[in-house]
Amino acid sequence: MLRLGIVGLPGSGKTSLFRALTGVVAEIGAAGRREIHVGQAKVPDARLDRLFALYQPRKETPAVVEYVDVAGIKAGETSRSGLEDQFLGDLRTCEALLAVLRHFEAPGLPLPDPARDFRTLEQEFILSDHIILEKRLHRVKKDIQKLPNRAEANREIELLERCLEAMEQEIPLRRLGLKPEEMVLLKSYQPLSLKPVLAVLNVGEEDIRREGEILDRYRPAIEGPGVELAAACASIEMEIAQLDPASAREFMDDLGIAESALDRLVRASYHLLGLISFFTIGHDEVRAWTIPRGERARQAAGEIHSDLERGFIRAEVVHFDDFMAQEGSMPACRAQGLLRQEGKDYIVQDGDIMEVRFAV
Ligand SMILES: Nc1nc2c(ncn2[C@@H]2O[C@H](COP(=O)(O)OP(=O)(O)OP(=O)(O)O)[C@@H](O)[C@H]2O)c(=O)[nH]1
Ligand SMILES: [Mg+2]
Repeated sequence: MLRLGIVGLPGSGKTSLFRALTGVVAEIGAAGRREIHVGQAKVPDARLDRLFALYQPRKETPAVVEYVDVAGIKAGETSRSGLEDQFLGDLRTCEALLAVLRHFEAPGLPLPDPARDFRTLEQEFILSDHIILEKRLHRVKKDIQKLPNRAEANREIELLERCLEAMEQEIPLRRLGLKPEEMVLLKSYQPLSLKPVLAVLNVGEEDIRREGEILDRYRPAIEGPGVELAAACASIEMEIAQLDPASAREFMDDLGIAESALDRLVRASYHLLGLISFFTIGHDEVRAWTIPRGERARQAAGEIHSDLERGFIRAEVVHFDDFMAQEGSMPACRAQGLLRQEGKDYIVQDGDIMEVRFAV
């Protein structure tokens, strides 16, 4: 399951957005309280809704995203409390970060400046990663005589030194263009500045209709490799999340909101992380699965169950669009040659409907 950590400066609207996304009621305006909220949201997918309607299965299982809401990060915090800090630890296990940037005026807080706040967050991530990687470098250097694979240790030392040097120039790790094998090595330390970021401008109610313009203004300063920018009004979205679908639609039309933040931010997260969905169908269960784009049939089968990966024989695949074009009839898909037999190396496509044949 995809886990996104919600980060931001104090009072930026993290908990409000968390409530909008998950429907979990957590206290807002609880400034500085060090509690952690965890909640899940279904990944909206119109294709899946059509499959549910068609099959009326006993169980409907959408993909799920988990959001983790932590206390605000203050500038200079990392140097004081170090990284053992519980809430940074909770962020480390997330695949990506959702950075909430305040774009509304609030009493007692400086005038909004999302680009400045984003830099502050990056600095804290870099500082905390620096401490971790520096410790690791010391350890490897100290133990190198005892390590069985000296060449590997030297490669790690070289990588760590390169990372530390970049971070000393305030460059986040995700901007280093690391090779896949280097990413694997670093991932075990879960550096925050390596994680992809969905930055969300939290705009005031009065700015909802100007979101496009505001986004364009901040894109150059914030977007880059592994960082995408979106906008939402957290306080309004929180209200939308509490309405039934029809009232929500009406309310959103009044305000000029085309799609709820829930839908937009989940889609943006999938895009940022290069994730796609495939489906399994049947009268027992219709279900969506999340995999990285480019994953092969055999690994994708492993998402369903390890037996399916181990004993993979072949996959029977039809794309959702083809399936619907045949009015949801599998025999028609078969007759038209749209239901294909694919081997273990087939690259699963977004919207594939798949049935795995296996033997263990
Ligand atoms: N005008 C406006 N106010 C907002 C918006 N989002 C949040 N607020 C207000 O900002 C204050 C802080 O909101 P929270 O959601 O608690 O912010 P937070 O980032 O979780 O705060 P900490 O957890 O204390 O760091 C509350 O008074 C909210 O009502 C928004 O989109 N517009
Ligand atoms: Mg909060």
